[in-house]
Amino acid sequence: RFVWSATNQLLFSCAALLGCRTPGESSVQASVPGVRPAPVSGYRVVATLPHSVSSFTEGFFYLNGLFYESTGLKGHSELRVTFPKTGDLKLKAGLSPDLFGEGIVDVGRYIYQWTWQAHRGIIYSNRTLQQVGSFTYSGEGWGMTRDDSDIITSDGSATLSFRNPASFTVTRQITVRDAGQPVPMLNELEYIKGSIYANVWHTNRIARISPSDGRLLEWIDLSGLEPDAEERDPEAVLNGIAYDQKGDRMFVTGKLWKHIYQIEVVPPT
Ligand code: DDQ
Ligand code: CA
Repeated sequence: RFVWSATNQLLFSCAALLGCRTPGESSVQASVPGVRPAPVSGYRVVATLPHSVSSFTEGFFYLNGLFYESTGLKGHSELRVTFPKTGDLKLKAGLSPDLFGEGIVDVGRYIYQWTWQAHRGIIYSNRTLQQVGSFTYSGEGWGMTRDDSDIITSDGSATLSFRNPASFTVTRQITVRDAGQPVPMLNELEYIKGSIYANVWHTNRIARISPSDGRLLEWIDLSGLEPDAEERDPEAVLNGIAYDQKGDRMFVTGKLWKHIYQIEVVPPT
């Protein structure tokens, strides 16, 4: 009787400690949500499309057969609409030279574009790219995307903010964590089929994130995709994810890259 209760207690306190293993259970740790690092997937290139080498990509999405792209660097920042197959420009709007373009999102008939450190955003008609308004916000502007109800933004930290599309006010925030550790430097974003995809600045990886709690669900390692980019310029990093919902196609590119790639994610075997 003493032996039974001692064993029982041992098992109990052991299960409370994360590293504990009990016979018949290969890993107690595996059953604790969020403690194991997310699996790392690879990729397959489905198609290679042209990209303007002078575009310092900071925002990127696909809408009704066109790519929308926001580019950064003061004096070079633009909002560009291009044809995917040829890369030809359909429309563009230039930003004032004191602004550094960052994330973009489509909201009804409008495009919102925000900027890195000026706390200033611009509202365009998405048909003409005429400026129809502006807005302000606090903090830095990095990536932007949206789900069915909210705009989702990054600011260079591990925190993602959900914002009301009409007022741009923050209604909810999540901290992105892999195995419990915050993942900072979240940059360009895309909401795809219930997950938030995020570039991590100066890495070859895209994080797939749970919108409910910020948990890292999967890493996608895109090493080797545009091999000469960072030899040409150390800031020519992977940044830009777009999704064609109707065609279920995922596109990625980078700052000053020569190509946009349609990719398929290949899970680990
Ligand atoms: N951000 O995308 C991470 C928010 C900003 C990127 C800033 C890149 C700096 C480039 C500096 C070049 C100076 C000529
Ligand atoms: Ca995007």
